[in-house]
Amino acid sequence: MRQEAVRFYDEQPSTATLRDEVLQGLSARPKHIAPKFFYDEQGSRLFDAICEQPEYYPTRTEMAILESCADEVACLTGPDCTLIELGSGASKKIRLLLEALWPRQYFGIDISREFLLESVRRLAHDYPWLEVHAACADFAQDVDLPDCPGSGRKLVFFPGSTIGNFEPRDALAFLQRVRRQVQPGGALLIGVDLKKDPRVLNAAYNDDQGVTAAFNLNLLERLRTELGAELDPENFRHHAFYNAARGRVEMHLVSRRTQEIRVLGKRFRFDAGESIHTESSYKYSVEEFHALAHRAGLQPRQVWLDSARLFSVHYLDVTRRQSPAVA
Ligand code: AVJ
Repeated sequence: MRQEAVRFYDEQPSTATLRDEVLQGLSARPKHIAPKFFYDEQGSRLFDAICEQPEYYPTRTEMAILESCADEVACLTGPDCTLIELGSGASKKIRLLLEALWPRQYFGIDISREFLLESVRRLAHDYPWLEVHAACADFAQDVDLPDCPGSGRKLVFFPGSTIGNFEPRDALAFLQRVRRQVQPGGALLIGVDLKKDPRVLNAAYNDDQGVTAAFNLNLLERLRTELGAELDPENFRHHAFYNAARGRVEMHLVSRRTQEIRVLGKRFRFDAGESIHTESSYKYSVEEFHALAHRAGLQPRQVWLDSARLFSVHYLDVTRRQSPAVA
């Protein structure tokens, strides 16, 4: 294995970040914890298992779309690019792009350290011609994409509809930041889950095998092991539903009874039925996402959908800002 070929940058969020955000979120009304904290090692594994569930359509649908559009993406991007993947996780989709694009460099960025290292090492092994870099970081924060000296244009790949985890205004800020960092000539290839029949959405986040429930409840295990929280996960249940008014799937951990949990010396009281909001997953129509892209200064170049219109993959160009119109 050419392990030494992977250049690794470590900006993993510290336990202090988890501690501060959890204490703050549990003190707030309604109580909440950010979805990025799902992804410890076990959480990343459970997420991979979610992707295999028959009800969870996004992963396989996006994969199929990428299979059919990879060559077109390569044509739009041109040779010798730097391919930057945000939330690379198990890095399966990226293989399709690597084989179509033959980029000069690959940069994987993920919040789950061991998971990221394992997958980029595998990439470095399987694609010996590729220069592989990895950074463990929370890309939702204002982390700069590490500099890629002497590289061609940048293509940022942000798959999985992870953009859906951002509140719309944070999604806008995020796209603006990508636009600044990618620079004119580059582009963003982004997977976005579409609005659809709520029954399909509800099934996708309530799979029969209970994997999504285990993924949600694993957050409580993390609080126990990493923060020494005193709580019984049995006293909470998984709840996920499509909130049509807000255009998002919400996941919650609902308290089964009146109870008190303890985290880092602080007590938090729950009424029966009160929840910790653990995830929002926003869904966008093509038109809504185009509007968001435009507001961020990105130019929609191409969009691909599956035939059932479940999922979308957008190619957004970063162009020079148009000079303001003269009145
Ligand atoms: C990785 C954020 C896109 O919202 O569908 C899957 C995470 N949560 N099942 C999503 C998730 C519950 C997923 N994203």
